[in-house]
Amino acid sequence: ATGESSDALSKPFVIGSIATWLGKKAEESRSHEWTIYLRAANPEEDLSLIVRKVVFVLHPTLQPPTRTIETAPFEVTDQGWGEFEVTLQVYFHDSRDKPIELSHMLKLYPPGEQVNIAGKPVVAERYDEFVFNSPSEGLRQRLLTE
Ligand code: SLL
Repeated sequence: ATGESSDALSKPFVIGSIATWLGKKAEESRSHEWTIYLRAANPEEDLSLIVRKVVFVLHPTLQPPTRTIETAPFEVTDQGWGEFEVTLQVYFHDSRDKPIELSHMLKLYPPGEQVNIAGKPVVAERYDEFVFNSPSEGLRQRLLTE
């Protein structure tokens, strides 16, 4: 009757970035193109069933420094020259679930190098999961439709 269930729900996700060197002809301040993303760990799942929006807070040298993404895929692509820490504020459909903050270090260079000699895309990602200890019936239903 309360609309609650005692079974916790978890949703594994991946937060990460992929960066590509744009080559010698690129402007110095825009030497790399990168994408920062939040997605379900299972590529067949749609994170937007539980995530309402993601606010990406970038380095203040990016214009605009804050990007709000309200539909999947929850990602931001831009160009720049430097690595920095990104904050992602994740908002859920269920208003009882407080927004959470994730952070991600944007990597442009292979580990231990100051330049990307190989020119291969540089990927930095980690797995984690959202856990809802008392998921609402609405959330439960949305996840059941998968
Ligand atoms: C630092 N890690 O601590 C550096 C900041 C900021 C990079 C790097 C912006 C692009 C542009 C950009 O790449 N910023 O300037 O057009 O100082």
